[in-house]
Amino acid sequence: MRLSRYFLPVLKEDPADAQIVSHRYMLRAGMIKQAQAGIYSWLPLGFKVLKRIEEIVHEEQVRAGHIPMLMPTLQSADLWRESGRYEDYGEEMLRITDRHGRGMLYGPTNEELITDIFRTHVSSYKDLPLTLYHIQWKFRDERRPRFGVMRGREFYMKDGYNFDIDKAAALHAYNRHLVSYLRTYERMGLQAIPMRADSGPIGGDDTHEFLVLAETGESEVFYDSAVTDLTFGDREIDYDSVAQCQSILEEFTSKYARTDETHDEALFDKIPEERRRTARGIEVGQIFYFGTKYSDAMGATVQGPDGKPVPVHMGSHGIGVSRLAGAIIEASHDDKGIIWPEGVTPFHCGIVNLKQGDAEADAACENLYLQLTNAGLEPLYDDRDERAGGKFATMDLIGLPRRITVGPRGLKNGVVELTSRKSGESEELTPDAAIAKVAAIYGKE
Ligand code: 5CA
Repeated sequence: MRLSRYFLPVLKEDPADAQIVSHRYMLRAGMIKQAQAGIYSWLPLGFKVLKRIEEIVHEEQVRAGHIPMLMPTLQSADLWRESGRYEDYGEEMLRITDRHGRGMLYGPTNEELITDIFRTHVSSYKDLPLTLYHIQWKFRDERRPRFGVMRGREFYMKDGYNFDIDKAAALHAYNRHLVSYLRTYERMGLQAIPMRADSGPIGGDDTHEFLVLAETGESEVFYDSAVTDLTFGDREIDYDSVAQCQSILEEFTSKYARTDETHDEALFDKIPEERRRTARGIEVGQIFYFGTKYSDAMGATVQGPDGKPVPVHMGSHGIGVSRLAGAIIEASHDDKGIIWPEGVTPFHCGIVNLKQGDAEADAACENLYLQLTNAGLEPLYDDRDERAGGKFATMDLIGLPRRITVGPRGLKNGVVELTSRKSGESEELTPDAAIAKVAAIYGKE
């Protein structure tokens, strides 16, 4: 993309109403624009990041054997009356009436709708296990929408639902989700710690929230510092292996880590004092096992091996896709702007032309742009007729992991400059070597 032809409405000044750094940088980098309280338009740069996050979520869900689909945002009130949640959900639910006077709602989650699909089409235990998921906009009329996309009213969420013959099978699905989430967050450059939590209006006893530690997080958390030493890495996982998923769950959840909702002082005090931590965290996902709560209420049964109908055991599993854009920035920034992890960066690298209009510099930039594109990468080329300082400030603000700087002086010696956004370190390389280096970072050699 050439910046002169892109739409990147960066702001010079800090927006007055943004209290936390991710909100401030998302507005300043022209990623989002508020449409109403808690409702945002995703401008081109923000939209790219949202899609990168979504792509990773899809890849890891499919890898775990879960099946993508798409359900609508608007749901029928009658369906929610069946589960009893239409009344229970309270003021967070946006209720709408259509021209025929029929009750509808903008879905805050999809347990009812998916259970309805399941009971219509699945009737035998032979069709289990089954996990369906979608990534779709949700609406919760939060009392205090704030911090930009972190606590929105409209937000983008991955929600998955498992259907299993009994509790043991459903707990394997729970563990499988936990494992796939660990991988998902690490690919986004995040450490998200599973913590025992409270199930709220979704229901059930087994639930973990995934928290990214950050001072600006809305949840108070208590943990054994040893949990922060755990990393998932690039282990090979057989998602059908009950033992393997169970052992990873145990590895990641046996140390004390809880949100304030389930915090237990007596247990916490048993951790050696130097490892006790109280901090704040951003909840980027939550998994639930709630047994037959919805299948009982909505008559979702399958014929078991003995021919008798049995209610299916279910769980639901969510990832806050739009919230993640903010959470990643909270975890990765400096005073100049965002520092995107490679996995979610909107463009793979920037190209800054220090002397636009200089025949040699222009030609070198065009060549870099073409070759990077041919290597399967997406560069953002700042080809505007602007002073260098302004170009650097924009690149630092939007946070691409690498920047290639091209100027007449370097070109005289046959070199360009490759700079890491994170370390700030630069090296002089031939244009070909710079291309090879950036390509190698993204596995595009
Ligand atoms: N049905 C279950 C699992 S699919 C469910 O709705 N879970 S949830 O309520 O925990 O939401 C899943 C994730 O969505 C949360 O972990 C959080 O990351 C994100 N989320 C929830 N509310 C908001 C909000 N108001 N703004 C942005 N993200 C949100």
